[in-house]
Amino acid sequence: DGNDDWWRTAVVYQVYPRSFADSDGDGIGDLRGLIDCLDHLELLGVDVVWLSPVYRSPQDDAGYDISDYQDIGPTFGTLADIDDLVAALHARGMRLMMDLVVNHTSDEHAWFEESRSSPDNPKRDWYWWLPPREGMAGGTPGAEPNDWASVFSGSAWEYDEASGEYYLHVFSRKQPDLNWENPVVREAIYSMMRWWLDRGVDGFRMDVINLISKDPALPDGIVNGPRVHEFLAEMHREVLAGRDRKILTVGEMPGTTVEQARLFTDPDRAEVDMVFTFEHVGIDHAETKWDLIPFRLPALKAVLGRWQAGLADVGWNSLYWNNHDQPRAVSRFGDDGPWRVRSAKLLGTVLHLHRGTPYVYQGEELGMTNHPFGGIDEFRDIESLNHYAQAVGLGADPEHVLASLRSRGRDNARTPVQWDDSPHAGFTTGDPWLPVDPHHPEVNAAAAIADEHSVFHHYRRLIELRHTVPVVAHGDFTMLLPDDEVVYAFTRSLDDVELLVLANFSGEPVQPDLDLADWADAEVLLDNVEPTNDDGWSGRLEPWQALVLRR
Ligand code: TEU
Repeated sequence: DGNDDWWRTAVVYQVYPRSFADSDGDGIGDLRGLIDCLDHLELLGVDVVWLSPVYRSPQDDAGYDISDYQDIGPTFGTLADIDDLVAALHARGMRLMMDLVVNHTSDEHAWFEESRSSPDNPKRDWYWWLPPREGMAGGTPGAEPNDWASVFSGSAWEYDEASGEYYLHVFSRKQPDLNWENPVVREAIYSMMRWWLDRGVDGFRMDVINLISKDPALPDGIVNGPRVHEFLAEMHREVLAGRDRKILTVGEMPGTTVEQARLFTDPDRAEVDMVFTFEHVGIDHAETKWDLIPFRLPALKAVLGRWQAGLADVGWNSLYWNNHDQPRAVSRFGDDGPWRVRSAKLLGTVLHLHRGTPYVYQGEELGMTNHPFGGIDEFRDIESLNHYAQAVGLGADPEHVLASLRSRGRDNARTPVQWDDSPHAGFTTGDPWLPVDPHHPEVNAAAAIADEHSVFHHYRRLIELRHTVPVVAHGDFTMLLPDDEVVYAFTRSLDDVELLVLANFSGEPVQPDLDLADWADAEVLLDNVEPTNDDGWSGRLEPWQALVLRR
């Protein structure tokens, strides 16, 4: 339809299918389970579902290692199920965004099996194959073509005995990087994308899409390579443009700066609609995600404020606290103890009142928390398991490493969604692939929907505000109190409407250091603390209180 700007007031909900809802009792979430839970998403009010990978995959990296882009993994269902999901979402006025993982395939993809079969196979240069370093015997330590490390520990190069060459894998050794320099590779990917659009899919979340361009000389630094803008513009021309409907795209871009994001998301450049930055989820660790440093509010405000200012006149922000790679926000930035509900609502208010497209990760709307993992045997994620093996192998104290995994490990986001207080929280009738969180008797969808003061209904109100109050989606953003250690404050303005958002990131009451005389008669548009009288806001913020004033 002609309304191509529907997405600027949209909210996206990320489903990590393995952990969302299991319909056949195998302990793993699946497509039929998702279809059975669409009422939950419709009640919440979200517009788009981003579905993490359900393609055929050996599941080495939980589905981000794809062996067939045009078939569904049997544990998730079939192509008929995807068609049913598309139809069911469209019938509800919602849309489906698929996860596009094309920086790499699985090593079990037919393309790679052909490519590795021999050095003169026509698909050899569909991947990055290189000989051992000059004068070194292949397979011996230090003979790798360069000293790049894999994100999942160890070298980014895997030796192939048969051909005496190495192949590049920025992630696991079962995730060989595709060679985007090869136009035949690009066309194969564009053809697959068109095939999904022809099936009715409405968008793509593009996995590490800013790593696809690698300078053939392979100098250090693969983020935002020399041809990344050229490739995204080509993809837009070849696949996304000229459709009968708007195709929504978000590029996941580790290491991208707001200056780069202005180029990636400038509508006139027709590359992607928005990007996922990693800057704000990097403020509480040192050089690696495992080196924990305390979260400080001024650092968060500096990053989010810079991205709001940087994309104010051109481009567009995505807004997220959570996804399947990040620990649960209420445990990380809020208080998952006595103030769990109120701080979860506060985080929702702060994020959803920024300018950009908010993403709700499954369970975030329930105030789900990190999981109390015990020993290394309780973890499933390759990133955590490989890091533990490497760190302990190098002499690190296992308890110290486990403390990092418990705080930052991706498994925290991957425990099953908690639907009710029955065994396994209604996620499965079988044994869940990852334990259900022990808080589920009180933290679950059934309880949340029945309680008008729940995190769920607060998120439902936030989404409703974005759909009905123009200043929320379109208003100018101004950060206030940048150096304040506990109060997050900003305004939004559009025409003659102004909002003031105030949030107390602490367990103590606080008087915001602001002259609020002009807001004395303002309407309280949204609050996460029940008013004790009808005199309007007192001017003091209670512990973890977040409120939105309108004038
Ligand atoms: O993540 C990209 C990425 O860089 C993350 O691995 C991130 O750096 C790390 O998880 C921080 O904890 C995407 C997917 O979201 C992730 O699930 C995949 O593992 C990865 O790409 C490879 O496909």
